[in-house]
Amino acid sequence: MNLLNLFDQSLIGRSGETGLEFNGREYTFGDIEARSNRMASALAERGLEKGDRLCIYLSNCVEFIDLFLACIKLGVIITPINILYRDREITHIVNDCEPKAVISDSPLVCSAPVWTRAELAATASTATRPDVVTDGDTPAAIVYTSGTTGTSKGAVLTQNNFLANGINIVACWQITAADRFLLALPLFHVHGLGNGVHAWLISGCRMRLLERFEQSKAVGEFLDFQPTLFFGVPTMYIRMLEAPAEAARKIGSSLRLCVCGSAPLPAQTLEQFRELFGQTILERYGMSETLMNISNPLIGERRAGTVGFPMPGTSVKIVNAKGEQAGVDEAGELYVRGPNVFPGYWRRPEATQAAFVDGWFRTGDIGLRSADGYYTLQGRRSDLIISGGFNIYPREIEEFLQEQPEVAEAAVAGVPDAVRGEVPVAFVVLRDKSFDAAELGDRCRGSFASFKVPRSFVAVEVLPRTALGKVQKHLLGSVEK
Ligand code: MLC
Repeated sequence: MNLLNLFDQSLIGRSGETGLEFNGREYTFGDIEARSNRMASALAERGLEKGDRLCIYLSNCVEFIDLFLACIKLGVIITPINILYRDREITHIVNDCEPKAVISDSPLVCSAPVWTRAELAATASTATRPDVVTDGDTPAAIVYTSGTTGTSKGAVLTQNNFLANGINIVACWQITAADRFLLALPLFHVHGLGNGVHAWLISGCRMRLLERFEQSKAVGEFLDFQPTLFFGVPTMYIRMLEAPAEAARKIGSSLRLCVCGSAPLPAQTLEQFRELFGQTILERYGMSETLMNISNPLIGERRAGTVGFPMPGTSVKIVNAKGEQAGVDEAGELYVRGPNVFPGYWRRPEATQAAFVDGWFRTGDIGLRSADGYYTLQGRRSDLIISGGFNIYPREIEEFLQEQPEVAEAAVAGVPDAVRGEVPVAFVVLRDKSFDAAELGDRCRGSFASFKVPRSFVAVEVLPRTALGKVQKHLLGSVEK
């Protein structure tokens, strides 16, 4: 069975039922099927074929879903680009995956043709489903994840990766057609696309999709839609804690499951959310290269501070500093293996080889396993920063800062932030005394997504380094100005 066969349980099997709400409009699963067929025909008429890449640079909208399904139907590899990315970041992705086109509402300077949503809708001539054969090994998506080297790499995800992940989620969290699912996560990341959209299409539930999570509107959306199900990142749950008590009680009474991932959920947030909403958030762990790896159980103890047990079919082992399998409560790097794990990075055999050891994928995350089988994440092998659930690789910002005339050396580190988890701060060694932090910030803003822009720039005499010259990031906060 391929992905579409599974989605057909909803697209065809529940064609008369309302499947989607967006911006006050309702769509049946039959509408979604017809729209995505028209989108597939528009893409095919423009020459897209199985194996071609199509970049999507859009915020959440119905056409994003049409495009995703159209690509699945054509065997075209969907390559989402974070809508917050700027020219420098977009150029890298487009040059690397060489798409037939980029779908964007705003003009872009890049090496591929740019098509707007409206342009595509106008050219669609037929609502017949295309006749293309795909199977579980057909690449479905390329998702860009920045590596420790600073260059973003495309993780290729197959239909089987999404299938295994989606079936697991629906089974483990008992998602059914009776659920009402509120999705505010961006569709350009795997949390929203791989978990959210797949859970929706496989279960056939009703989903209200939001363009984005906006704190000022979130409580109103919950009260109006009365979801049973919500997936979010910790920042969203922290923002929800500001809901008035009466509204929170009401929201909590319709909810049956709140899932959290993409960044560590503070145990205190879990407690405060439980007090206010009467719901125990279920924390789980996934990443772009593997989709979901580990989850707390639906039934049984959702243990604060842990991510629970490996997903069905997924094996996890912890490798200690000696390279041996760690014992109970002993920290080490998490390695994973299973049908959810990607086959490799797009056109990067060396990076792919480096990412796997004897068939196990090295996650780069450090954790341990308790005697009763719960996994706890403790940190990362790399100096990745996670802000609001978005990943930031310091190296990418450091390289840019070092290109700036006034900067001799730069190091970027994450500092704790109550709402976003972490925010980036830049430590710079200057070439001369003159330094305009605001102006440097503006230059960063012109090149990077807003969440990557350092919140402050600290001028330092030297960067603390090891004898081998590696910057000791943990010492940065204590460097003398
Ligand atoms: C933010 N902005 C967006 C946006 N999110 N624009 C379009 N779509 C989105 N999804 C813009 C805002 O318009 C604003 O622009 C700027 O970004 C800052 O917004 P903000 O409202 O101040 O942000 P904040 O309130 O901090 O909310 C942040 C957030 C967001 C939590 C809503 O960070 C978010 O959606 N995070 C989810 C990240 C995610 O999905 N990660 C999954 C990775 S996959 P302006 O112009 O007004 O400044 C993964 C694997 C796994 O990790 O399995 O988990």
